[in-house]
Amino acid sequence: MPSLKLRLPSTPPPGWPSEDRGRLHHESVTARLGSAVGIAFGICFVTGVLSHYQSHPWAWLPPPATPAGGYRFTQGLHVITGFASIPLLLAKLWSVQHKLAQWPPVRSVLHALERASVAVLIATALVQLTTGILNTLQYYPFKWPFASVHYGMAWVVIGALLLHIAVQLPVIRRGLATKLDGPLVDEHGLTRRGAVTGVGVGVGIVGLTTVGQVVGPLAKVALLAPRRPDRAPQQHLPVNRTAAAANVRKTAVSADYRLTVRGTSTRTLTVAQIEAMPAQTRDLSIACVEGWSRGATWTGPSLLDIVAMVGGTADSVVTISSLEKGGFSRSTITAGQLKEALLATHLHGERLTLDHGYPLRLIAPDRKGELQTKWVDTVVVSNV
Ligand SMILES: Nc1nc2c(c(=O)[nH]1)N[C@H]1C(S)=C(S)[C@@H](COP(=O)(O)O)O[C@H]1N2
Ligand SMILES: [Mo]
Repeated sequence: MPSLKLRLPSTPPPGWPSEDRGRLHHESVTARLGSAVGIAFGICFVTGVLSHYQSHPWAWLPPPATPAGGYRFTQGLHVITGFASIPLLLAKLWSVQHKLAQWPPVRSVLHALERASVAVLIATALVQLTTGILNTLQYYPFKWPFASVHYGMAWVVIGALLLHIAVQLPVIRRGLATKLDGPLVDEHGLTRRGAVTGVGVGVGIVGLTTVGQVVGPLAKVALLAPRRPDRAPQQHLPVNRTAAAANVRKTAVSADYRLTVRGTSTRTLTVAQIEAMPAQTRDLSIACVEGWSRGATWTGPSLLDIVAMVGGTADSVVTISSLEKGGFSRSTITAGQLKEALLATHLHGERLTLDHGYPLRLIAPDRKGELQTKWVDTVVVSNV
């Protein structure tokens, strides 16, 4: 077997940076920050896969329906953890920056591969966090489709992370076993304990100024949250896409508006006919993939009553389409979510505003915001 060892001079070339480091760049600090990054990335990964599943369900597994606020919780956690990961990851990278000056840079083929996998981990993690945060701002300076790249890259990040943990396990163990006691600051400045505590406080502040986009009472300090739910423009609920942006301002209020329901037969209903149907009132939240969410009280006919008009049942697969073309103008609803779904005409007891989906919008439990279709004009029951 050929030797996989690489032979490099034992001393670095002139000008090579020194690997000397201050006392803070120590495995006891790195292991703690790294563990926190690992936990944060783990949460982001699992909640992210759940979010992806809402948009691309597997045929054999029905979409979640309970608890009603499930997606609100998991996606809120996803985005807040993502925000908090930025200072955490930067601090973690800072704590190991001296490794860039390591001599020899590579000792063997295996070591080269290991360092390359760390480079992949750092690069993909930084791209993932940056583009994720830009997405919460609905700002897309990059050309690629955000959702599919974010999802695909998540597997690369998590794979490279697991490999990194496996390789570094002895160092992580040793670092965590080293106690950090004593003061936060001493005569030489910040101590290791002080550095870890400082990063913890920073991360706490990021969390506290973001969590208000999910937790109502903290909305006032949600300074970092891209969407402040307390600054809701309409009916105590933020508007994602306006009727003007969706180009439905005329069609939504037109006297020609009809809801078309297709199944074993086809029915068309006017707004007056829909509003004359028995209505139900439910507390269900809008939970956007961007992380903001808000609970609200909705009223309108049950979707099940409407699909029953054309032979549908609680087991039907129902496709809802909007007057809008493109974008989030169509969604499918099945099984558990269908039982609780409304085609809402009212929000908090008032008629829906045009921007919230007048005359009719879908609202169902534990469902991603982009699947809560506004300005609904067609309901198709496909398995009757
Ligand atoms: N037709 C249509 N429905 C839509 C959207 C859209 O762009 N078009 N946006 C969705 C998204 S991303 C969210 S988060 C919710 C927001 O609902 P709201 O604007 O009433 O708060 O509506 C959803 N329904
Ligand atoms: Mo959304």
